[in-house]
Amino acid sequence: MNHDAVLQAYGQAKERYRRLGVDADQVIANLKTIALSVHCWQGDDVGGFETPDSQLSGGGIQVTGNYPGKARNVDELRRDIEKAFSLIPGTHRLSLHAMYGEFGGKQVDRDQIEPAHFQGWTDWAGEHTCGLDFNGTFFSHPKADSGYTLASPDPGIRKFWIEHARRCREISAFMGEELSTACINNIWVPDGEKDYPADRMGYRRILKESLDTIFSREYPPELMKDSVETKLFGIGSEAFVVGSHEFYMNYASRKGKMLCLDMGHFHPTESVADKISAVLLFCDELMLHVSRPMRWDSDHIVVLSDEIYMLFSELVRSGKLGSTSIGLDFFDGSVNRIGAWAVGARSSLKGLLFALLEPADQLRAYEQEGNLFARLALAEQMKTMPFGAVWDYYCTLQEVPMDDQLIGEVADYEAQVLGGRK
Ligand code: RNT
Ligand code: ZN
Repeated sequence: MNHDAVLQAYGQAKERYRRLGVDADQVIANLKTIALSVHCWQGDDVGGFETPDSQLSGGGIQVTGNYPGKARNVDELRRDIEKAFSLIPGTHRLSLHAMYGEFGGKQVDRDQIEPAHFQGWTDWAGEHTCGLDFNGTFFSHPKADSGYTLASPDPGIRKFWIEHARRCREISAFMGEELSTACINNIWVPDGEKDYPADRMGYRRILKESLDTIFSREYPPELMKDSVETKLFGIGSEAFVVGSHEFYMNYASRKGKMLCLDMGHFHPTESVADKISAVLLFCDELMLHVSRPMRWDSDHIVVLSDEIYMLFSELVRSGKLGSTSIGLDFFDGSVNRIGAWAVGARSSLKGLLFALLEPADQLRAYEQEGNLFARLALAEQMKTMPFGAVWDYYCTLQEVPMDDQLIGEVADYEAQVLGGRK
């Protein structure tokens, strides 16, 4: 589609939204200000670069597929991320994991990591005007093999992981200071059991104490903020996960931390969208891991599903967009990984755009009048509005490919860059 056709279609779409009381230009201006926290780990199948052959192990999470071209070192990963960012409209953040530090070929254990190991990433982020977020890596490590890290009854193991978490917060504060934008440090630990534990209370008490120790040092919120990620179950932790939803929801609300809700971490019929208002009446801020669970926490690439519509509609309708950090968390090794990033991030942004284009006041007015049929009909009408014309226009404005150009762009990069990685 040429530029004039995009503009013309947008002009018509804008008029149709205007008739519903929605200002599409304003929506686009708002969308531009929203940064996704794009996860680095889609690029190398959650491997990290601690050793030349680092790969995901344990933790109850899995990547499947061995599509060629995965990033083998920091330089390749950065190049791939830059390519992915060039396919995603807007300005976004990058979410790193501790295992992506630059250790100069040395063996630096997780309790030894320092800001200096992330200077390269921080410089890169500065050059690309990109904020950073951070995650401790509590898996793919011999000291996580028992299934317990921060909740381990073994004091040595626990001390090791507490030290790791402390250092991750220090690194986060360093990044926040260097880049003048608060870095969110997310803690997710895989701790749990395959079968029924005899002492659930004991493990949860230990996790609570470990977290209290980790958080005993305070950092200014302008530099870093803490989030804690809940989970229902993982592979090998089917019967018990120490950091369950109730555990962390209570912890976050009592201690003033951000709660991280991952869309794959609940019973399949539960709606993360529904949890937003419940959580944000008791916590000031929320972190999301936008993902697509399929039958389990499979971390499929995000697509524009009902769950995504509902999630973003709820964020907008509740007025809590500004209090929420929108992180992505999916990893698929079975397709082109840059394409995976692009589709997942673009579909998340489409969800956001769709939500911002909703006549929320009218929907609420119908509800207040008790006209529930009208509320239903208007919500359905929105699904066939010329939303795609607004999206195409936004992509054009942001100088990124429109949907019909994406496949070609990814194929070119595959031929020119990924093909050389054997
Ligand atoms: C695992 C959690 C966690 C991880 C990343 C890699 O179930 O979702 O967020 O996916 O830390
Ligand atoms: Zn997650």
